[in-house]
Amino acid sequence: MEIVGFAEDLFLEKPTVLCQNGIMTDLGTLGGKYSDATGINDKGQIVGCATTSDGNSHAFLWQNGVMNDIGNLGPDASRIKAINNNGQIVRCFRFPNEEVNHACLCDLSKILENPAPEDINGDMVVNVKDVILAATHFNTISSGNNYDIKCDLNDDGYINMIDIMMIVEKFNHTY
Ligand SMILES: [Ca+2]
Ligand SMILES: [Ca+2]
Repeated sequence: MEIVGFAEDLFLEKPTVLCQNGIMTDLGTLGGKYSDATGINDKGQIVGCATTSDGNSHAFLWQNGVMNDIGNLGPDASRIKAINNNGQIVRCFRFPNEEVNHACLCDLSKILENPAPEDINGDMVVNVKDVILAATHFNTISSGNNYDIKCDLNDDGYINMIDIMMIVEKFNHTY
C-alpha cells in the first residue's frame, strides 16, 4: 500500500512524503518550503503542488525519484486532484466569480510537452488575443470543420466555454 501526504517538521516546512510499506520517502519540493500530493497511480507517479524558491505554487509530477515542475496552474482553486494509470489527470478549476469547482480530465503527457497550452498563439503571454483565437473556433467539434486542437484545452473534442475559461483563468500569465 502506498500513501502520500505531507509531514511537518520542526521548522514548519512541509515536504511531501511517500509511505511505502511503512517506509517514508521525502519527495522534496520545487525549491520552496512546501509540497503536498493529491494523487498517486499504480505506476508510482505522484501529482500535487509544491512551492518554488520564489514562493509560487506550481503543480508537480513526481516519478522515478524526481519531482518535475509542470507549471503554474493559476489561481488557488486550480489544482491537480488525481492521476490514473494512463497518465490522465483530474484538474479542478473555478470560473471567475463562481463558488463552484469544475473538474476536467487532461492528458499529462500533453502538459509535459507543452506547459503553456493557454498561450494559443505562442507569444509567451496569455491575453485577449488567445481568447479571440479560441473564440473563432467556438462551438466546433473534432470531427467537424474549423476545429483547432490547440484551442481544445481540455481535449474533449469540443471547443466551448470551458476551454475559453481555461484561457481566462491564466490571463496575463507570462512564460
Ligand atoms: Ca498568447
Ligand atoms: Ca474542450
